[in-house]
Amino acid sequence: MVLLDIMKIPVDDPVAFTFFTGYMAMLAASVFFLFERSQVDGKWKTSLLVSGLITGIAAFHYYYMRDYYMATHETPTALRYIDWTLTVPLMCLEFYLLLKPAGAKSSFMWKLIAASILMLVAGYIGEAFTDGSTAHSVKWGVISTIGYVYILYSAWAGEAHQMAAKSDNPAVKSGIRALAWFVLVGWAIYPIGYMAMPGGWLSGVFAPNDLDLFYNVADAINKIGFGLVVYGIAIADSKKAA
Ligand SMILES: *C/C=C(C)/C=C/C=C(C)/C=C/C1=C(C)CCCC1(C)C
Repeated sequence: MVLLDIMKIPVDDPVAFTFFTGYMAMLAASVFFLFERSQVDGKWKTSLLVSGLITGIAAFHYYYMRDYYMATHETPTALRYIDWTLTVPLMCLEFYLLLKPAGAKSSFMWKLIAASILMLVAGYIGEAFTDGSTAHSVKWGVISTIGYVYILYSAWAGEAHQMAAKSDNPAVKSGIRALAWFVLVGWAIYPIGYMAMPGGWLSGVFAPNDLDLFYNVADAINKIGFGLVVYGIAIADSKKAA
């Protein structure tokens, strides 16, 4: 494999295109969040740091996933799940930081993290240990969805929702509502990608490589978009305080 082969993006390969743009977008977003930390009030600085870490960790993984994909044209399952195992718990931390002034306890964060780990471990087993059968794909997809639904429930009706409802800070209320939408719409793209894998429910509709197309688009929406929402709230709240 010569270098040129892993840098040439064929016109009919949107997966390759999104690996390259995803990498650059994650990197740019990290620089943005980390520099903008100086523009917000002290209480928001940790949130912006965490946003920068999420996109930064993703940028590194995209750097490797991109080359892995270009060299093999296979899905970089392990790298993908290592990235998520670090970044999704950091998103749970983001929920906690937002709700801390409204009385969130660390047990709230650990429950979200536990649910996210269940979601990711089951998803990894579903993908990495696939025998190509629908039974395997569906079984682990369903187990994974239990973790997802827990987080979804917390954001829309459970603990996170209730704490935000009781809060008297409009920034917290709108922040949690925005994050809840990300979990409902943005995160729902991932199971669609998962179902494109061989044996998956949508494997007749999509090609196996489409899995990475869904994951790459979803990552950009959720990691950068989520961070931008937190940033918007931080800026609005900081201006009000000034
Ligand atoms: C930055 C990465 C994020 C926000 C990743 C989120 C991943 C998910 C919400 C994955 C969910 C899955 C299911 C609900 C079922 C099928 C397996 C997964 C892991 C793709």
